[in-house]
Amino acid sequence: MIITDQQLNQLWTRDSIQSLFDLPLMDLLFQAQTVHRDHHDPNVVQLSSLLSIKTGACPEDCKYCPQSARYKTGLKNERLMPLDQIVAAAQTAKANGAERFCMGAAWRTPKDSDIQQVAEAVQAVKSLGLETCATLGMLNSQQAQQLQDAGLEYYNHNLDTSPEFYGEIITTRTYEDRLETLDNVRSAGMKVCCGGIVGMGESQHDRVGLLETLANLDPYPESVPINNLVKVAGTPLSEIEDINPFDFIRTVAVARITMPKSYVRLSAGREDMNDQMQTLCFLAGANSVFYGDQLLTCNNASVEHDALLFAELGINR
Ligand code: SAM
Ligand code: DTB
Ligand code: SF4
Repeated sequence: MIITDQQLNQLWTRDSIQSLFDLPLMDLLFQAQTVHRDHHDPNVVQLSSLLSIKTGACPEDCKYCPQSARYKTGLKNERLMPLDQIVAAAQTAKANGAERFCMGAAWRTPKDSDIQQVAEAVQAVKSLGLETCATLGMLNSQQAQQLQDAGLEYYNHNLDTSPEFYGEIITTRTYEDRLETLDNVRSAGMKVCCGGIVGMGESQHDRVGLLETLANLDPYPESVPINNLVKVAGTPLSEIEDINPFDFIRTVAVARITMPKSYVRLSAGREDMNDQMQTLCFLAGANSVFYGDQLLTCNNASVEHDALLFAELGINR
């Protein structure tokens, strides 16, 4: 197998990405696994735990999200969580084996007083020996700098889909807004966690468009979460047709090939995937998962089930 320079550090075009999607599945998986082995230990999966530190009542209209104030999902809204509760959740995550702890808030953009409180939480979580990540909505450059100064290592801010499809999913902000926050995060010196959601009714062309944008960020994100839509009753996408599982696996494989050094995270939606499906995603180059019984507001694959699956596969022995 020859991995061309184009595949290692180049400008990815839509055509070159589309041609990866068009490969026979075995060729695509082999290429993805080859790239994976060149850059990572194939039997190691990074574990990242999530905590919703501020839940629901979000002013944005993201059609997939149970936390938008516009949809009746029966979710209980919660104010910013007190520091001691955040620390307790982080301690549990650490005791379960998590390496990274990501704090998520249902904000369009945080207030400066919110940043102060999150900064304290970052310091406390970091002192437990966990890597810190936060996802708080749009940040200006000053807010990004304050978080970086507090020791925040990663910021999650997803592009979610292609630029063309974005307006079908969210109307309260633009793709440009997202790119601007990503730029502020980078300029402040933090690492970027940025990926998307598949299964929202997008075409393969949109998945190509998402990966093209991600792979051409300079540098490309250190972490790339690939979420399978969790269909929550009450959200506009609750009845959308399931994505073909092989299309999901292909998306993971192409993310791996186009962003060789990244942690590609098999993210939301694992609860509904069987073990064989998850295994194919690991073969396709996924080497990180959200770990813990809960995502932000939805259930995740359980810690207990993950322990059994990883033992079966010889992962993280
Ligand atoms: N409010 C902030 C924002 O949107 O950037 C941070 C929290 S938001 C819940 C983080 C990410 O969760 C979204 O960008 C989206 O990719 C993902 N997400 C939300 N609801 C989801 C769902 N139902 N299924 C899969 N992923 C989802
Ligand atoms: C990401 O890409 N997925 C996570 C995290 N980043 C913040 C969130 C998934 C949310 C799934 C729906 C929920 O639990 O509310
Ligand atoms: Fe708000 Fe984030 Fe949910 Fe969009 S994805 S509604 S911004 S919490």
